[in-house]
Amino acid sequence: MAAGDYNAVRDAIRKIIPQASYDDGSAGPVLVRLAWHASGTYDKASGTGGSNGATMRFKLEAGDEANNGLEYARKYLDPVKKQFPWISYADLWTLAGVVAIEYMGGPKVDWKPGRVDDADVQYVPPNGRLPDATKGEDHIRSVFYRMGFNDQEIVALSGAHNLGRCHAERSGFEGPWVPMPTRFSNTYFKLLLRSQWIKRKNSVGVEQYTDEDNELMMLPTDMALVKDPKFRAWVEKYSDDKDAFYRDFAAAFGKLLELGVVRGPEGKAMRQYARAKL
Ligand code: ZEM
Repeated sequence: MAAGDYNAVRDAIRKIIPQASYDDGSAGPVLVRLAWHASGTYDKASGTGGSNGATMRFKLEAGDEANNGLEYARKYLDPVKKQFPWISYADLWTLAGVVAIEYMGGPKVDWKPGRVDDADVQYVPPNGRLPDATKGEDHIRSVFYRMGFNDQEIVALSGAHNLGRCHAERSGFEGPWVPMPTRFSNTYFKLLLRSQWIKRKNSVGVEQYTDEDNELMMLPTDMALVKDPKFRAWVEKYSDDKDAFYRDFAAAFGKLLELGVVRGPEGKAMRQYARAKL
């Protein structure tokens, strides 16, 4: 297989998404979460963090409790990396998120290769940069503004909670947000607005919001999106207008994966050593 044949890599990723003995039969959601957590450490002010360098290869970052469970995603991608050793982990993890979204019926997301695995352990961003689900709108804004996102982009990105589920042993929360957690859609926004959400302690004693049947759930941070009027306006928009959600999600997710990826003349990512050193 020729180096640089990203379509062949996409095909190989699609093949590992169905996983009969894993969550809902699919690795898709956890692959999306890996792409997000690999990128969401970015800090605009210092230029540190982000997907370039694939610093989650190091225990120091993989062991951030926010990254619990992402070892499954990395493990599912191992055979793909073996088949295409020329692709960087940083490109593979971000591309897998894009392929998984499309595979699950979501929009096409623009993706550019060129990230490099040149970072050593000293480039691992500090733990704790990813959002904490027990918090509210101020916390959400401080984390996402740090990356350079605005309120509209925050709500669009949050629509990824149409996918997958929470695992008590990973985050303390449990259950899926929507009835079909392996299909991309705007159901999450509709449910946020339409259901009665009841604050309850789950099986491990953590407070979360559940529907009457205790089958679907919302995190405290999800509920902040309907409590805060500025966020809520976007929840209403995306609940009514699926096309707008798909378009805005694709733009914001594409932007997320590019955070901190500074490209040289040939499109290859360069590390800004002077700024990125922690
Ligand atoms: Zn999530 N997310 N997330 N998220 N997320 C979980 C699961 C998934 C937050 C959060 O604390 C959690 C974004 C934003 C935010 C996905 C994608 C994206 C879980 C459950 C938690 C606790 C983890 C577990 O137990 O396995 C918070 C606080 C967020 C912002 C305020 C953004 C942005 C995402 C992508 C664009 C996905 C796909 C999952 C499901 C993972 C899976 O394994 O099924």
